[in-house]
Amino acid sequence: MKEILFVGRSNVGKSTLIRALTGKKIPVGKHPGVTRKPLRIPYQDFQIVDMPGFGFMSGVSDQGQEAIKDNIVHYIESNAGNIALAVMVVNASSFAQIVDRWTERGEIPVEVELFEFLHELNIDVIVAANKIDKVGDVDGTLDGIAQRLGMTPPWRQWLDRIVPVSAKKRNIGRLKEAMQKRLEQARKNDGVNVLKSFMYF
Ligand SMILES: Nc1nc2c(ncn2[C@@H]2O[C@H](COP(=O)(O)OP(=O)(O)O)[C@@H](O)[C@H]2O)c(=O)[nH]1
Ligand SMILES: [Mg+2]
Repeated sequence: MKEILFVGRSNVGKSTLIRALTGKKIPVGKHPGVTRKPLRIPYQDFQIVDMPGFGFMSGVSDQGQEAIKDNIVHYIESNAGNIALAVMVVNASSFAQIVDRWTERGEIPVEVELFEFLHELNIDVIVAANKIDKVGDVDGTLDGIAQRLGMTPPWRQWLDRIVPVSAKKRNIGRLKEAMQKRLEQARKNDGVNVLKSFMYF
């Protein structure tokens, strides 16, 4: 079954979001980093994969964090052909600040690196700007997220790629719609590939 990868920093609300989407009771962290191994949950004719969160986690060393990131990159590389879609979950209320802090230090933020990496592998990415309930200036915040990921504001130019959500408030309609579009496309592509394999062999 083709996979829908959920990636993001730990504590951004990946597990809460997947729970809201699927109704499945998956562990949600009081403590960041609850999801250590990829967790698989059926979603329509696809499989959602809840990837371990990256970035700072209390009780995890720098090396440990680096190893988690390497594992994620390796997983994506070796499964790219089987990934229909990636949903990159960010915390809308802190994304810009975190990215800017890294950039000021002359480092590439993990999110930005991952976003570009997924594109290089031709994997479709939807950015789920979660915890939007905590944000006052929604448009300004989403413009800031778009811009930092290389999408020229206003964010409304990118309605298919960046969607505001609140997993906690179960406000996830826009994400469902965006996912549906991509999944239909993925099914069509699969159909074409099956047809091609009949034609050539
Ligand atoms: N305010 C708010 N909190 C959220 C939202 N989604 C998740 N959370 C909280 O963020 C924390 C981390 O959530 P979790 O799903 O475990 O994050 P994960 O580490 O990315 O899987 C939990 O305390 C959630 O209740 C949201 O949309 N709004
Ligand atoms: Mg989790």
